[in-house]
Amino acid sequence: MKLVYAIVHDEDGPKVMDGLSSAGYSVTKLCSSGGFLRAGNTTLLVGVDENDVDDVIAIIKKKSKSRKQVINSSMTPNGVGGMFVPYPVEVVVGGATIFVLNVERFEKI
Ligand code: 2BA
Repeated sequence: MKLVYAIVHDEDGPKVMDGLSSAGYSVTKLCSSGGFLRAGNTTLLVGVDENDVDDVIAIIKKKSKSRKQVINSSMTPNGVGGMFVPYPVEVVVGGATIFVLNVERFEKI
């Protein structure tokens, strides 16, 4: 058994969950935040048979899209008196960040 761990944009979360549930997969949603943007995102856990991993990833890929996001960074000093000046930084987020982990043991009690 494998555990598919997918981090998707909050806006894509419901669509991805619908797609996975419709295909018969059990999904758990965790509310998470990215360490870089410090913005909310959605982490989905899907426990599946090894043979279903590619299908799960295909559904996630189909239902999540990448986006450009602009943040105001205040990390760069302007060199005058140690002041920090905010400047916009554009990053491409997603579609999805996916990890596939081996499950040593799975039980439902
Ligand atoms: P965040 O950490 O908020 O990152 C959002 C986006 O910012 C990333 O998109 C990437 O384009 C950019 N980014 C992240 N760290 C950066 C850095 N040190 N310098 C410059 N740009 C940086 P994605 O790569 O699509 O990642 C989306 C979210 O997936 C991340 O949100 C994080 O929550 C998660 N994630 C991505 N890679 C991960 C990893 N290796 N381990 C754990 N979580 C990860």
